[in-house]
Amino acid sequence: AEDGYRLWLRYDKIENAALRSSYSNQLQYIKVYGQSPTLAAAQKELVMGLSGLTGNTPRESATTEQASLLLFTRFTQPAQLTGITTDYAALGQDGFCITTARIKEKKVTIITANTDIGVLYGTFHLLRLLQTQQPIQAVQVVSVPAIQHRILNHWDNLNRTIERGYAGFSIWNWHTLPDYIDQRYIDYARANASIGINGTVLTNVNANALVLTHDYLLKVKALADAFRPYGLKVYLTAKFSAPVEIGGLKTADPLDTSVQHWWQHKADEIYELIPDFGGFLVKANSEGQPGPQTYNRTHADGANMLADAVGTHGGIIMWRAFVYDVRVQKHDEDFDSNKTNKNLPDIAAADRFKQAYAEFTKLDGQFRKNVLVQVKNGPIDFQPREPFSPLFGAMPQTPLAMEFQLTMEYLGQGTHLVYQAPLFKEVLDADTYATGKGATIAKVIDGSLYHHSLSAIAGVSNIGSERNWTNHPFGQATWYAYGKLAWNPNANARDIAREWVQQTFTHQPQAVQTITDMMMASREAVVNYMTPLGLHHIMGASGHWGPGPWVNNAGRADWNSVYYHRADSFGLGFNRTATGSNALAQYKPEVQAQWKDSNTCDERYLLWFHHVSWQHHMHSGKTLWDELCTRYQQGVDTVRRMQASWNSLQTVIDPERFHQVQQLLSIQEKEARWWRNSCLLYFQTYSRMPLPAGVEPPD
Ligand code: GCW
Repeated sequence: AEDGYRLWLRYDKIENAALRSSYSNQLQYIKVYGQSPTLAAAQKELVMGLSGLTGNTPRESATTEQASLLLFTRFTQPAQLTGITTDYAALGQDGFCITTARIKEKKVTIITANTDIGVLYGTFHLLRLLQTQQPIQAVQVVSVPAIQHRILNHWDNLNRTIERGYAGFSIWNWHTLPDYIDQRYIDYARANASIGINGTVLTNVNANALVLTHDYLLKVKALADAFRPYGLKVYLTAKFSAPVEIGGLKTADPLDTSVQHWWQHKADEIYELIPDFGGFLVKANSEGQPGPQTYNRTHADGANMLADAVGTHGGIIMWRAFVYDVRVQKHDEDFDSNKTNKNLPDIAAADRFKQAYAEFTKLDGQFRKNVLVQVKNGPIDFQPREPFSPLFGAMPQTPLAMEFQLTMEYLGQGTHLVYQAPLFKEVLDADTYATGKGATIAKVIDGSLYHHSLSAIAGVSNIGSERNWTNHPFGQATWYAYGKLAWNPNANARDIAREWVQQTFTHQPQAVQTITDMMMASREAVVNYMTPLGLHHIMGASGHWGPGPWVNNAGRADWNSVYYHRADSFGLGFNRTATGSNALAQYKPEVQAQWKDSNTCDERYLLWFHHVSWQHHMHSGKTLWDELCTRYQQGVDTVRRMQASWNSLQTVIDPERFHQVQQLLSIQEKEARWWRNSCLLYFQTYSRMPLPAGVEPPD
């Protein structure tokens, strides 16, 4: 049955017999120079992949003379092959080179790199060329990742549940670890290696300190051992209060020497078990989590203490900038009063948008060399569309890591088809103007803009215990695209979609085109049916699922929808210009210029930055109200087109996955209507204007 377990590593037999035999002839005799678990993994993958794709099991070749596919590193390059020169210096740690050459008139294919893991990445690349049926007779590929640490963040709660997980339970079975190594762990590592992901944070940023106890560290070690051949390093979250929670100390003050010693010993204990342990990810002083501010210390004090503990072992700290805390915000010097709505409580005036920037930019230059500040792509929280976080480009002395959310908390929660690569690209390509034109976010996070050698990117994982890993078969595409973009932020979202479809579903050109088009349209569709024109954070308060523009009692002002959309009889949107919260001032003047005037503002961000009248004249010539209605309708219409497209593929797609996606699309259509109807009926109580022609009346 096609249960999706194999992801994009299906290796099904290629239909075209001529192509099959040409691949098989070229790659029939494999020789791997050197011995290591990683090289063994590469060889095993080749045997599995080539056998499946060509129907011919490749042989292991005893001699260089006989070999046709050669795998070696700079250090194991055989003497007979000195004629083959590779620019190893350009390949770095993880890069690889695939090339064809002649040895004594015989054509050979070579995968080489500085490291074994580079060879493994090259192996997966070659297999991808076969899976996408590319010509390889004269293959020439040099590929080097732009970002050093390409990481998944698992929000695993240590009890099989996942915070914001929509694909079953956690794949970490803490109960059967350390002695039981599920094949799924290996397949997880293979899948990640195949797209260049090289790190995984096993635990939730909100998890307790249990994972740092010795018994759990043994389980972590077992996973680290299983992942190591695939170049996947293990990281953990560090609960800031761990010294109190599990260490018996009275304080977790980062400047207290007993606390510092506790962390140093803990780090030593971890590295004793896991010599290549990656380091810690920390959520501090955010949403009730403890942190250095609890002791009147700064984020830098906290991060540096942990950085010192792991630093002697080569570890890093990823300190999250996702902070908003009523108490801090109230006392922040950046606090000012919002002029558009005097009736909201204090906190509402402060604008959560501004807090991370206000707290972190002033600490620039104070962090240890092995600390990254990890920033969510937008200033609020993984909404369908956000302007980029103003922190990017604003901390020149600190390496910043990007945090994307692959799990679809605000994008339909595992039942909607939303391919996120266009969202990732929109952010990576955005120009911060931090050093003038061309200072893109990609350049901030790959370290090139400010010459940082340390660089990282994180994706909050969307996988779980579902047989197909992500529940929605198309969730796999977002995982895949994340890895590809972490490796090369300049890659193209459509190209990535196409190659994923070919590996995952079909090679039939028309079908590939149809599915790729569906994927490429899907992100704009969800923006339209949930939060068009710059609306944000108007979902239901409970579970963040479904529409809830009316929410006004979620526990605190900045969790309320009404705080964000600010609908009134005049109009809609959050004034973040100088006459409002002035969050806009956190961006460079060139960026401000794009957004500061409600008449010229990029309409994708209009209601993020402006409170405009229902009659506001949009670029289309329509009023704001009519445009809003039209967008909600367009969102629904796009989903219906996706349904029609999918239905046209019934004969091409295997019945299991065809039916699965068909059902999911019908959920998506129903929920798109639900969003449209709820939001329009709600906002209409303020606009008091009729629905324009072409917009279906709520059913
Ligand atoms: O998006 C919000 C989520 C929380 C999450 C938090 C964070 C892990 O609703 O579930 O907690 O962000 O990123 O810390």
